Amino acid sequence: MTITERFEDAKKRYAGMGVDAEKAVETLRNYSISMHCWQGDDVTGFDHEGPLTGGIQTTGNYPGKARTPEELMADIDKVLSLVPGKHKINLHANYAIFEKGEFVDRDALEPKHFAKWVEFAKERGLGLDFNPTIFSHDMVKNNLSLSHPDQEVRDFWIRHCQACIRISQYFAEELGQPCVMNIWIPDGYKDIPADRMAPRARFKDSLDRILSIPYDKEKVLVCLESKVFGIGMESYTVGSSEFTVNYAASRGILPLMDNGHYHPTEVVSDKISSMLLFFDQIALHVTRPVRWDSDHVVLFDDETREIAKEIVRNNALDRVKVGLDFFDASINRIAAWTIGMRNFQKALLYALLCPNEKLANLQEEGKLTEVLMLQEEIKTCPFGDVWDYFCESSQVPVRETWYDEVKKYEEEVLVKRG
Ligand code: RNT
Ligand code: ZN
Repeated sequence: MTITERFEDAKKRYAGMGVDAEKAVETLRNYSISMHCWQGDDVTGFDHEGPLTGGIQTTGNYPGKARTPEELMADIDKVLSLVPGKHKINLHANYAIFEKGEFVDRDALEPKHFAKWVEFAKERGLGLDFNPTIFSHDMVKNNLSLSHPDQEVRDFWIRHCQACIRISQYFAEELGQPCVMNIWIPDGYKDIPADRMAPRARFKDSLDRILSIPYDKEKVLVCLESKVFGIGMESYTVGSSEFTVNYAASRGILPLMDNGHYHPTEVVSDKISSMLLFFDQIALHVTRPVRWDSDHVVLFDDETREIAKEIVRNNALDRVKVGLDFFDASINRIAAWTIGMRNFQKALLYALLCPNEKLANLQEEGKLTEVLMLQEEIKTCPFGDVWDYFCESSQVPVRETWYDEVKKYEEEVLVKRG
């Protein structure tokens, strides 16, 4: 049987459950994920030589890491050729591209330092998202930035974030679609702090000052990401969940939840509905924490599917801005990216193929045995046939054949990098 014939068969099976598989595929085709640029070079960027700091870490030294903008762009192209659909690229400020010999510090960045990225995005019909880079820099002092007691330190990072808002608006205007700009700070303490309030009060004030510059709120969607701990900041983070959610709610910006940033038995899937009742839009970093905030490659696992279900069945595909956030340096980076992207799409497709209305009705009627039964039966529906059809009809490799492309690219390109 051809892939199309299998799809036709699968369609009937799903139709029997009241699910329109054709519609699911079309919905997925038009959905774009924000693909993080930093999987390609272990979060290094192009504006500094030093190590990755800020309590985050990449482990592994698999060959082939991108060293230049050209290499990173080529790698992104390779990934996009293996992933169905049109997406956005999520850039960090440390991926600024300077002229030969030029150096501009983070507080003085301008749109022109990202012109090459805009050109890259335009040529491919992609959108761009953005992030201030408040780590891997010597103005993060004693693990503190926007909450630092020293005004000079705070001012530097305030200027940086304001520059990033201007760059984000430039992205939005050039590309004709909103730019999601996410602020995350590493600030925190290794051991029990003597004063939890003062750093948070300063962070709040810094954020207010950042947002006081004029910008178009339709074009730049400013987000604030929370965190529960970082390496070396195990006891306290300034930008905790309560801080960021309350700040975002009171200032009309978006809260961003990264599913590696909660206590081990807490799940982001359970938080989405509550957030959607109080925010027009929210943002996610989809990642995979293994025992800690390890940022492993996203899998097609229970929690990823559950996150996707919450987005789909609450009709929130437009309201939840999804970006991926993982960085594995121990395996082929092109494969890591591709696996994560394809897996989140699979999770969405899985959610789109669930008889969501029927399940919700059963729950309302109190028929909970039937809910459990049906949720389990769905797991063996011919999901793979629909996924294969989606890939084939999107002109990307079907099933594991994409890996042949990665192997070829590794042999021809990646191993030749120093
Ligand atoms: C760190 C946050 C943050 C970063 C990226 C690189 O814990 O998750 O989102 O991973 O900005
Ligand atoms: Zn994150």
